[in-house]
Amino acid sequence: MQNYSALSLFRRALGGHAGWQRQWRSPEPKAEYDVVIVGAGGHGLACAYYLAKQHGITNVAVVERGWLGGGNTGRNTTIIRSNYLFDESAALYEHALKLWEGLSQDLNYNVMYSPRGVLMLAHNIHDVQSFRRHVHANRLNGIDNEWLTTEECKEFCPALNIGSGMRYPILGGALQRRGGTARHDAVAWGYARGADARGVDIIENCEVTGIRRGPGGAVEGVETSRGFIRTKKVGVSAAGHTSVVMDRAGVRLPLESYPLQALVSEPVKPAFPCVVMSNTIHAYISQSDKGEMVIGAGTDAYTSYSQRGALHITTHTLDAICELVPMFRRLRMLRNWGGIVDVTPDRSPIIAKTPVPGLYVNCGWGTGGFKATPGAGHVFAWTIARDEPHPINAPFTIERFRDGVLIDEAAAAAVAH
Ligand code: FAD
Ligand code: PYC
Repeated sequence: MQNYSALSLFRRALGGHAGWQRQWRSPEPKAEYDVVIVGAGGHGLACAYYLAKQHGITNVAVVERGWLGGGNTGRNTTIIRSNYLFDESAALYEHALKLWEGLSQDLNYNVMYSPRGVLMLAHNIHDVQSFRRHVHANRLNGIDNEWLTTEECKEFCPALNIGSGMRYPILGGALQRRGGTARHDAVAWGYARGADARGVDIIENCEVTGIRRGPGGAVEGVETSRGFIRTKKVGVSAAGHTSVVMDRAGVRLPLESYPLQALVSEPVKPAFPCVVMSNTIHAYISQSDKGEMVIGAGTDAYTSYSQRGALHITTHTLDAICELVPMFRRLRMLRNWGGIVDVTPDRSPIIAKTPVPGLYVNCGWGTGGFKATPGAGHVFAWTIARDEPHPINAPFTIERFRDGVLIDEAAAAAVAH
């Protein structure tokens, strides 16, 4: 694998940047693999990377119906944090956050992780009580989170309006200083490059159209738009289309798929130093390195696979943002887009074996799985390699919905309802 360093950059610059290797190959699918991962989003690619790197399983294909990173991985607002309420979730998201902290070095690829702080604003007494509870729960788990008064919020993020007479007064906020953002494409590309270099085949434009099972019920392979691929292990990381893919193996999951939208403004000089989340009014804001304000909205109220959302959802978000940050009224919006998110009843993911031998699923990340990418990929790889869950993902089973052992994180982002 070619190494990226200041020196290699300098050398290539002298040569007019000719001679860089392609970051990953574009192989034809082989007849058989030890493991096939469905979906080349960040989660699928991270899983393949850790399968190869940590478990020595390199005869792996990642099959993607579109282009690598073209699903929710390339569509999200890139917010990273681990301030979830319950112990199980805190362990999972903190595992991911710790991996983010060393990811650029591990991949030798700059994923631009920027721990600039995530501030969650409280606009009513319920928010105050809920976020304070999160602060205490997080600190008991050794996770940084602190309560800021209204004035401290303003000091941390000077663009905020804390004046009187607002429809959404800022009563304080919960700040996770280690939270922040990363460059989503770079995350997909970095994992793809690392997996490819270890022998993993990444096969784009290859849709999984069926999951073949043998007489005993176990997985035998996947039918794809580029032919049948034999394998005894299939890991599904297909986000908003997980229920469609799993249905092809005869497995029903408690998932609903919704459109979720984001938009960016024209680029401006640095004006917004942190990430602000306002769960109550569904507004999620940060400034990208290019200078655009990156803005996330809420989900549509109806289920859909259309990958575009309703206009009134974004106008509601912009309405609220103009009140929260009045100077943004002068910004023009450049682009908006949607993704399809897979939401579980308790708003926590499923990372587990399934009732079908050889079939594994990593899904239900809904509106919040980008932050989990390294951690989810890591424990999903473990689950597939060892045919048993890692202790961190052991609680995130499908059976919890049958047994009532829910991990109710509905308040964690509030995007998903
Ligand atoms: P994806 O990147 O969607 O990858 C799944 C892949 O599977 C896709 O590329 C798809 O083409 C492929 N696929 C599907 N069906 C098939 C098939 N039959 N055959 C082959 N391939 C198939 N999370 C956060 O933590 N922070 C945020 O700020 C945040 N903001 C968001 C904002 C928006 C607008 C959206 C849409 C999501 C947001 N999320 C956020 C959620 C986050 O993006 C997702 O949870 C995460 O990216 C899921 O990653 P993934 O790799 O599982 O999915
Ligand atoms: O989970 O932090 C999050 C998030 C913010 C916007 C969408 N999801």
